[in-house]
Amino acid sequence: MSSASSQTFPWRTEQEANGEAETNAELYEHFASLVASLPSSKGMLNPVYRHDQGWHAPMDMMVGAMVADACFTARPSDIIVATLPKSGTTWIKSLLYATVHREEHPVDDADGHPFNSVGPHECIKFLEYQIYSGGKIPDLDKLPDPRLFATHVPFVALPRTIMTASCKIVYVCRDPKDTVISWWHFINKFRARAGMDPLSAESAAELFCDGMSGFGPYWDHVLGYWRAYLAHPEQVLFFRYEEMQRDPAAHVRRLAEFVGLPFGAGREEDAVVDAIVSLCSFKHMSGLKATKGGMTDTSSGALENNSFFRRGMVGDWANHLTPETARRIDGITKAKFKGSGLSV
Ligand code: PPS
Repeated sequence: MSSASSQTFPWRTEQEANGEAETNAELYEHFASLVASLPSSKGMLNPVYRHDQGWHAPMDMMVGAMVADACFTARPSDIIVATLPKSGTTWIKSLLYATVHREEHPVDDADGHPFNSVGPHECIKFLEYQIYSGGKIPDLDKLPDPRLFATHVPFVALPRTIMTASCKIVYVCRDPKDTVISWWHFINKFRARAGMDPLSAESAAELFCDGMSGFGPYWDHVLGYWRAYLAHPEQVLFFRYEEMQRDPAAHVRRLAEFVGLPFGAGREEDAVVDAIVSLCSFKHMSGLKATKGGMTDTSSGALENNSFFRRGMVGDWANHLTPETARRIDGITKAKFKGSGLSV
């Protein structure tokens, strides 16, 4: 059996390590034909399917989400990162991984940290398009506690054992205007590779407003987790990307406390928090060799780790969206969030 540390860095199931992960082609085919029977529309890159629960995703990811729901058995000690794509996933994964594993991988030894060899998406994998993908049904039982996973699915579509096992869920949301602009840049790289014309920012925003971006509509996704946070604050943590940018150290402390690994008072502990903030900063992470030259396997193929880093700033939307489109997005946000107590 492999040791705990070889499982956490980078984690691989015993089967994967031996090149013999279980597969269940029939189950995947069953869900693929189910998804193929759902209404579909044009997405930013591939067609998106509309789940009965009202959310949209490309075929592979919706199938992965269904397989995860059918096969994933949560443990109370699991910690789940939940986000919409382009909301700060890569950042929160880095912060969570560095915080949880700070004893095993001290952050003051930046040169020896796992982030030098693998990207955050290998350290904390997505259930629906890394773990349950390509026909695989991996045995996750041998992974040591706490197991860290990620997902982009809306709250209603979480594998049901996540709530019943009372796992901790860490959610991050971002201004929808910056989210759509980040999506748009990301998608256009893949459109170029597929020989497709680039999408204009306005067309991307149009699809986004219609809920046709991955795991959208944005507003339903954010509200789903916001309501879950209000109902179960001990189980769901709710962060905003913009607030994380304003005070990352306070967010690392809140994150650590939420997952049951709080930092103490005093200068030494402050220094560890600050080291985690620097280690996971856009500047440091985007310059690493594992980012510049590394890849992450997903059901959409191997993605360059550097595609998860662009500018990492608040308000870049103003450089790309017309004032009219920005007003439209703000108007939808105001109407949808009215009475919820939520603002972004
Ligand atoms: S994904 O594909 O869903 O995992 O993408 P996601 O990580 O959610 O979003 C990518 C955007 O997050 C920025 N980013 C960061 N911001 C701050 N700090 C750190 N460490 C960081 N890492 C990634 C990344 O640059 C994308 O935002 P944009 O606006 O496109 O720059």
